[in-house]
Amino acid sequence: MTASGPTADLNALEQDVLASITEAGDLTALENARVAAIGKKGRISAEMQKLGAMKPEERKAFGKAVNAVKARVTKALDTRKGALEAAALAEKLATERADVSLPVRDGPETRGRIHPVSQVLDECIEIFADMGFSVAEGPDIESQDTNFTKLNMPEDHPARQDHDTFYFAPGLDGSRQLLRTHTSTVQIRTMLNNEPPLRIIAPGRVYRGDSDQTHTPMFHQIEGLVIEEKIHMGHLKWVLEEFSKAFFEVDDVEMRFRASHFPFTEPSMEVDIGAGTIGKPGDWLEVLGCGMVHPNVLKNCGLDPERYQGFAFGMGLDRITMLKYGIPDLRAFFSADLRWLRHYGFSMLNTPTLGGGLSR
Ligand code: 2U9
Repeated sequence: MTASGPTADLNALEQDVLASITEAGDLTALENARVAAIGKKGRISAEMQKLGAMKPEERKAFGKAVNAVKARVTKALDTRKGALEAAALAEKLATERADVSLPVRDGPETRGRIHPVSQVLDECIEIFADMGFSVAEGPDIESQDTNFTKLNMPEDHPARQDHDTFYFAPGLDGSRQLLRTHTSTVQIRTMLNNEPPLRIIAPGRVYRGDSDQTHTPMFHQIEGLVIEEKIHMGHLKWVLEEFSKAFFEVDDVEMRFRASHFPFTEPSMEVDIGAGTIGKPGDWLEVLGCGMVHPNVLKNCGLDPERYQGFAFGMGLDRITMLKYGIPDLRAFFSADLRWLRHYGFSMLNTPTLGGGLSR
């Protein structure tokens, strides 16, 4: 028996709509077909509107049929949409290609410059990371306890005055915070919050009320700390020698360790390197200070000095930057002069690596 009446018309309509979906060659055509079929004024929607005028039993049969048509049409629309989207993506992938070997276009990436201190910091991190150090950081605003007392510089210690400290106004409890005068505060925090073995470098900004040709009120330090059960001066010397050779990119470096004094290390040394390293033979350059961590400092941070030893070192990042790259005036580092930056700065595409060469 062949269907007749409204249901037969519905069959023809469905075939027609399905054909329009199959024929839709792109997503726009498909959307047009969708609107024409099941949009507000679409042909199937128009069929549904006829339900209102029908007798109940006719409405039941026709309603079921028209809903089934709508469901099949909706499914066909979804399937066709998936196929067209996949085809569009395939076409894009086939035609849009990126040649990643092309040189970078002229623009901010090629014209911008990395500040020499940032470059030197990246070089140092690369060198120390290769020796197993990780980078530790801490806040610029510190307590007197962390900046001085824990570092074996009690209230009345004369070295406190040498630091020309910037203090904040007293807090509610009368204590005065300060701008850290060295990054040693970071090693203190690391010892207080972690169990040895420790092997860290602590780079960052530090502040002292000094200002002349070789001093600025803010400058950069990089300090290091190793705490283990059997660490000794031989390890310290080796680390500093390896660092110096890698940093100055030379096979050998002359080093001179002079006895010195710091409250937080015992014994303490200042280290000079032969100026031949930077092409000025016969002279010595003072580059860093170091020593074995003072037992009082270990105790202050909850470590047993009978069990643990450690060494620490510190240097001025700005100073070693000037030495390595022959930059004469420290103050220019912080003058935000673009001509200076263009001359002394580094391309951001030139990332320092030990394998690829630090400064090449
Ligand atoms: C802890 C214990 C010991 C870090 C050290 C120096 C020696 C040093 C100066 C170099 C040039 C500061 O930037 S500069 O003016 N630093 O001579 N720093 S030992 O000793 C520490 C640090 C942290 C817990």
